[in-house]
Amino acid sequence: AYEPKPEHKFTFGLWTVGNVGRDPFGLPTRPPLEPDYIVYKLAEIGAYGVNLHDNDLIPVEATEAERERILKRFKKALQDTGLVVPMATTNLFGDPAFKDGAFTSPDARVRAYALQKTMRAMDLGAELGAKTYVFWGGREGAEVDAGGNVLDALAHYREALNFLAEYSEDQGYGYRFALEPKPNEPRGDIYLPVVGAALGFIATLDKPHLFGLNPEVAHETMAGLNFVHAVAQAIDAGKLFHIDLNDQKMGRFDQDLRFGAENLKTAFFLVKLLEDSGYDGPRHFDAHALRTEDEAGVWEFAKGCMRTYLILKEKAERFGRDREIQDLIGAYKVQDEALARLTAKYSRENARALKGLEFDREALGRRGPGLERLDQLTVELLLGVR
Ligand code: 3MF
Ligand code: MG
Ligand code: MG
Ligand code: MG
Repeated sequence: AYEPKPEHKFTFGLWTVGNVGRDPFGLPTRPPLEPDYIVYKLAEIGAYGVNLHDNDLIPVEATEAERERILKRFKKALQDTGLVVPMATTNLFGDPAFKDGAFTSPDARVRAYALQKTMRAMDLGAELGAKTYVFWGGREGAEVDAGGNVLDALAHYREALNFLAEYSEDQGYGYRFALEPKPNEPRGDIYLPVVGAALGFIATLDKPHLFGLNPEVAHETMAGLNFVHAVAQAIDAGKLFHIDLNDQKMGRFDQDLRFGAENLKTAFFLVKLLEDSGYDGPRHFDAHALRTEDEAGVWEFAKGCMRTYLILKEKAERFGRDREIQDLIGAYKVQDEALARLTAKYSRENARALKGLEFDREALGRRGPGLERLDQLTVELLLGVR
């Protein structure tokens, strides 16, 4: 039971299980792992795919011959294992050239270089079969606003995304683009900091249907927001193109903890939402093993992410079958067909009828909806005593 299989569509980034444990105050604690070795290991533990930034695979200074050699080995590992590359992205944050932004840099040369680098990374992703292309604007932001850059930055951002969408269509790549919002880190403030902000921005693009979201548990949680609500809004807008699963203590530095390691209830309602809504994209883990761990700890971390997801999926099914819980939910959602007919759609007649109705306000205010009982049963179900 709870054994991950490719059909579950679990994916990891090369940069996640490959994380060497460097942090702003300390050196790496683990040696790097080769990309093809990661592919074989991920296949062994039941993953479906692997995702990458251009430079996770091809070093930025690689020659054409080196690129070919690395790609050949990587493709062989994919072929041997059946692992797929559903998502690709660009590293537009590591190089000091991007220290003040990539697409939103005030320097036209940096913006042009960022476009060039992204087109090449899109070529790479397409060659590996990726259909989703992620934009995490790690350096698209500011520490100080003295440059007066925000409106310019948003205009540059739009220009770049429009350009790259055209490039994708022109090449026949068929990418869907997923914006990944984050409130801060590494920048003091990152533009389009949360899911809602990205959704609003997408509506201003030339081809909004090509753009959606890649929300991340840790990112909304850092901002003190409810991640399940953010994902629900993305689903409601038809914009959940991809998802980054991990965990995070609220209000802290970016932690990328093992999925479900911190906020189990949130993880439960998230899994339930993804499963109930019919989301069929990858369940991608953008997290890494604790800096304390050696390689054995890395694979424990990876297995733990998937196992917790599958356990919570089973809990969600159990929640759906639990008579008492379902009865409580049924009672919580008061139905009234006659009223629903009046409120479902505006008409003059409906408005007139509605304005003439009398409501027992006091009774409405007195009613206890039963949420304490419902939530306690949820907790007991999660704790394994139901
Ligand atoms: C940082 C992130 C990123 C993005 C990645 C694209 C390095 O907090 O979450 O990971 O996920 O760049 O998916
Ligand atoms: Mg992150
Ligand atoms: Mg991170
Ligand atoms: Mg992420």
